[in-house]
Amino acid sequence: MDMAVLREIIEKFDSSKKWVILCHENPDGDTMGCGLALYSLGKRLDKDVRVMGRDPIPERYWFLPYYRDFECCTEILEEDIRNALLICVDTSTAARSMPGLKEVLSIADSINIDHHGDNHLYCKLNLVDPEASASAELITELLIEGGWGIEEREAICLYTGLSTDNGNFRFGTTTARSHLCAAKLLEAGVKPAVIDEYVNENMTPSILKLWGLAFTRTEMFSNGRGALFWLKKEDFEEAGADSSAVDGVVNMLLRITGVKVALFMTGVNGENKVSIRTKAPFVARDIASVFAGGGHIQAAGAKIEGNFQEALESVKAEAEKYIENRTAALK
Ligand SMILES: [Mn+2]
Repeated sequence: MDMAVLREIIEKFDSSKKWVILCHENPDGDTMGCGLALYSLGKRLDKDVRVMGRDPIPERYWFLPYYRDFECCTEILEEDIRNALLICVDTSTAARSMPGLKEVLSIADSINIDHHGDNHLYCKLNLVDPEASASAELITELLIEGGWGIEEREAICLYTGLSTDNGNFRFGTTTARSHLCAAKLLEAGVKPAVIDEYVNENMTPSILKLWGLAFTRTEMFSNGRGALFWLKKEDFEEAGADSSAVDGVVNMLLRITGVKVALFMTGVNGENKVSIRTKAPFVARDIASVFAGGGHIQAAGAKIEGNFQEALESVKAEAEKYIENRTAALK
């Protein structure tokens, strides 16, 4: 953590009267938790504050304090950011944020708070710490360092971000720092079981069956070191669910003994998306980057143009190639 940048951010937070907080596309628990926690801080510091993103908040996060104030907008305009401090949370590139952001970045004062190692450092101030297991970890430290403390509603948001990005504290990214951060949030009033119930125990029978459908399509490759499954548009339609209903399902493939690389392809809204998860020393981001995607070392994703079946075949082929080359390099 760059303490000099952290202190500059604290000064900017204090001196700016107007904040515009931006969450990333297809929002997850971390970007929502960070966005709404900062929104709450802005409210209690009496700022003129807004929190925005291009996609709606998935239903499972509708328990988060202030979620109704989240503005789902197709574009960010010059008038939105005039005299404002722009704060991007958990977003590695301007392209993953709001459409129009690239155009307004040059005229706005901007802050980027993130933990993706492949962050493009597109803001004026960039607090990017890949050692942090969640951006929520950075926001927690920021609230403490700024002397603002953590109110219960902020702790609920931040714990949601922290626990979802850490897979309930069982991923390789989880550190002593993640647990120290969790301890601070529990001290501020968070009840982990309550949050877990909202986030993970809210399935409908049809969503459970959708997970099951993906499981039945499990296909192994690369001599058992790779595994994949997929869900098409029709599968989501039949289940009456959107892609947020299958967040985290890709991790189930890593539960198969011997699997190092897991792929999950979905076709929704005319877009093929692949989620990639790996076990060290295999790097998910290296496969995602072939398709102009990105993310974390062990969790990454990409969008792939064209026909679903062809996209699936090309991702699988790249993964096979990657596993072979990486295995050879390790010998
Ligand atoms: Mn994150």
